[in-house]
Amino acid sequence: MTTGYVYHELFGWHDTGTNVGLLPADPAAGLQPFVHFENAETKRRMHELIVVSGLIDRLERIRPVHASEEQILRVHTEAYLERIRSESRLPKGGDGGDGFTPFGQGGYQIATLAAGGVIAAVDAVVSGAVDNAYALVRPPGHHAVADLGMGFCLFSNLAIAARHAQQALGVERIAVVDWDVHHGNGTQAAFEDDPSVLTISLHQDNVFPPNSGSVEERGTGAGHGYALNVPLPPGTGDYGYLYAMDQVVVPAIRAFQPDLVLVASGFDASAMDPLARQLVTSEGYRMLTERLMAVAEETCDGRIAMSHEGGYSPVYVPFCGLAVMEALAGAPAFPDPYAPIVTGFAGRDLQPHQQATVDRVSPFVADLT
Ligand code: 6DK
Ligand code: ZN
Repeated sequence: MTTGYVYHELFGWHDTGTNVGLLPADPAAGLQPFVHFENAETKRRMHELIVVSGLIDRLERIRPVHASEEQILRVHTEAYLERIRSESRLPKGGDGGDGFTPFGQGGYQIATLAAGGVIAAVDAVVSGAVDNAYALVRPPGHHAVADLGMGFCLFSNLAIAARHAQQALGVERIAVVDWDVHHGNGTQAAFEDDPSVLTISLHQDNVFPPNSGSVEERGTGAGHGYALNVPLPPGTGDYGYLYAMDQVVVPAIRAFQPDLVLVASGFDASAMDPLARQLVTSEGYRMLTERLMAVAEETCDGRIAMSHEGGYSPVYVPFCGLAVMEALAGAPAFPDPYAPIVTGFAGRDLQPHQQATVDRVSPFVADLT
């Protein structure tokens, strides 16, 4: 198995500052300056573990290139791109638009490198240069919509790469699986009315964006039925996620028969994450990856490209990410020193209320063609 890997030091230089922790610093309100949750640490440490564990020696390094204006404009409006580019020239940088998505001077160039990194991963997978690929990019992308950056995301990296696959590489049908703990609203919106791209988001029920990603959101117009949402209750662990995978994601992909599978890979559903309340372990992420690889093998010669999204535990994201990448590469597991702690948490098994949520979505698979 050849696995492609995209990483660039510049991703660590995307500057989200200390003015927004979850809320903008405001001494009068008792809000102290705090390093932004979306900072370089989790991703830099994941890269370092990939090197130190030795996995790096089995990966094919792929160089990211900046996404072109033409590539970005397949998903975003010209006015939005222009605004980000001009704010990026300011000494203090700017914000994607919601006040929680700051970027420093030169942030535009780093954001285009992130989108271009996912494009490079997709290019390598579609051309057959590698069997699958992981793009460890920053800033993340899955919340950004056509004319607005939000939720720490500037450009919709995965959607831009998907449109590139269709319009420049001739790929027809794409399945997107989003296991970041937050709803993949931006990716869903990019393909809302498009039956050629199936989007499936597994997320914690109603965390971010507010009131987004309910079971009832299924796509619009010709795309009705081609968006699936599984809003899992807080406390969902490995076997709740695997149940969603086995009952919804795998059968949906099998029914849809994509030519390519893309994954919005966040690690904020982990048992150690500060921003959400799920219980997935590195072993859980490994099993989820193996399930996806098996169905991708059945439907599209195993073509999978993953795009990194959130994940806010500096200690645990690296082990979750490593497990996913080991699975992609067919490499043996490097021991996870946190496994004894997190696998011991009660709640790893499927619970009835989690099953009930998944069981509301699984009948929709029958509508897919
Ligand atoms: N903020 C992400 O991990 C980003 O999906 C997550 C962004 C979550 C922000 C936390 C939050 C609110 C809530 C309500 C109103 C305003 C702000 F994109 C990724 F980085 F991947 O709940
Ligand atoms: Zn997230």
